[in-house]
Amino acid sequence: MRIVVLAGGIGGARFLRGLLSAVPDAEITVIGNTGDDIHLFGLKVCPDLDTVMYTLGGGINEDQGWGRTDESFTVKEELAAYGVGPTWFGLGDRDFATHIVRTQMLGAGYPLSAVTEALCDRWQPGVRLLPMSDDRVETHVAITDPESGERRVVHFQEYWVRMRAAVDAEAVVPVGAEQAKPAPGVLEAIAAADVILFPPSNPVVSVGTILAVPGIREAVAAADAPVVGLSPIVGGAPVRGMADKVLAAVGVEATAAAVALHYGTGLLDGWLVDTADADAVAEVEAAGITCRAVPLMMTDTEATAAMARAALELAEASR
Ligand code: GDP
Ligand code: FO1
Ligand code: CA
Repeated sequence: MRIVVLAGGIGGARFLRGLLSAVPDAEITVIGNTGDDIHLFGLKVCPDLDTVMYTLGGGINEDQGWGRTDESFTVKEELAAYGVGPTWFGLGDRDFATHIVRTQMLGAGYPLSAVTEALCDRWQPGVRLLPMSDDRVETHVAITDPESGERRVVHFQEYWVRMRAAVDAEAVVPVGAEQAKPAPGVLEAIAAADVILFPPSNPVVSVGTILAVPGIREAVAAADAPVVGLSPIVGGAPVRGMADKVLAAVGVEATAAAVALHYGTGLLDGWLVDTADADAVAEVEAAGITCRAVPLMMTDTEATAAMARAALELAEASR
């Protein structure tokens, strides 16, 4: 079975671990979000691609959900000693090696898709990991600066990590998306898929950014494959992180039903909500999206595998 998954970072990666456990023989293509990418110290950092690669490759810092296990921060400390910032983004020594190899290969003319394939040769994630695009797309957030009262735009990572999304996001802009093209293999994978899944990733800055690359939303909408999503919102709040802040920026309530309607019937055939949000089923079904309430907490691989199986069953029922 050919499955395509549009994934961000932590939530997407954890879901993929359960999906691989549920259907170990499936051919899984992950279309990874690159809108979180940031250039630091002359290096290109791809947080969501690395989180998927490290999580499925066994190198992830499990508690954090990002970065490497057994990490040290000597290079980071030395950079700070030179007064070279930023200091708010925790790049570890092992992680630096990934960014050095990636930047070196990009500098030699390899596209991000080829670089990602080369990095995955080491990590063997068990899925084909494609960036959504080889072109540069970086999410920025418009805010009103709490100190100056000035309206300004900050890189998503500064908003998310340094500011902890403490101020409202007035707009979320995937800069460069309009000019970006889907990476090689992306549209073909979507067209050939038996099932397309939206994992419980951030609907705005993860799945939303992938869908903002011209051609990808259209390809998903036109695909023969049923499209099934899993809600990242449980009991009226994100399970972790601040997705509610970016949902508000696009005028979407942080509810399981609102996210389904945000994706819309043009994209979704099926939607899974947590049992805590069983009251959302009727509203989502009324919109023409088949909906079921199942446990959606990814507490361990087995629980996540059960979610993945429920999503695949719903896909079959929606076919
Ligand atoms: P990020 O790029 O690292 O933020 O990760 P993603 O965008 O892939 O996923 C982040 C989303 O995962 C958050 O909005 C969380 O609400 C959601 N999430 C994390 N853990 C769980 C879980 O156990 N169950 C569900 N349903 N959603 C989760
Ligand atoms: N997230 C944080 O909250 N704090 C960090 O210091 C941090 C460093 C970091 C380094 C490399 C990397 O690949 C990811 C990193 N993240 C960090 C996660 C990153 O901000 C993700 O983009 C978020 O999880 C949201 O997508
Ligand atoms: Ca992300």
